[in-house]
Amino acid sequence: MTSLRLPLAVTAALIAFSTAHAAPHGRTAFIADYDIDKDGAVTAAEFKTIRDQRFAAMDTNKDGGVDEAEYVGEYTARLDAQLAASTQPAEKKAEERAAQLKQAHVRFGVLDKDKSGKIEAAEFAASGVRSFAEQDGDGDGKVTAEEKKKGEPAA
Ligand SMILES: [Ca+2]
Ligand SMILES: [Ca+2]
Ligand SMILES: [Ca+2]
Repeated sequence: MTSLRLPLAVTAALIAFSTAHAAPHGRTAFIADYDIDKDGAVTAAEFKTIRDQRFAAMDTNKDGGVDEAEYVGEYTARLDAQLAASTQPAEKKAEERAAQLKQAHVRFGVLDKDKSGKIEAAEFAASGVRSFAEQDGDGDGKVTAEEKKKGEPAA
């Protein structure tokens, strides 16, 4: 008897694979992360709400700043969850993990503008304002999927 199980499993795996690879990047991911009311547009207020929550979550010792261990620790948890869901071979994952963690340390150094050893709320907010402005190509205070980013050809 021919079983339908294998083809179904293969199909499911292929769907999972293509979904993982279609994982939104850039603006699509931005909207998925910050569009609280799911109306397809991220307002500056929505963006700030999520960012503030993230900052509070990262500041595990609640001293008002995010130090390198807190920053990289929060990132590592998210990265490990992503890698656990990934279908890449183990050695590829290890490579990717090392590279991404290195990047996280670099990002911390950039975010800690005054080199105080902590990302203070003001530093985090300033970086948020920059990211939002980058996404809000037409500068109307909302980020939508149709946004034309500066210098980006219309999709
Ligand atoms: Ca802290
Ligand atoms: Ca700082
Ligand atoms: Ca806009």
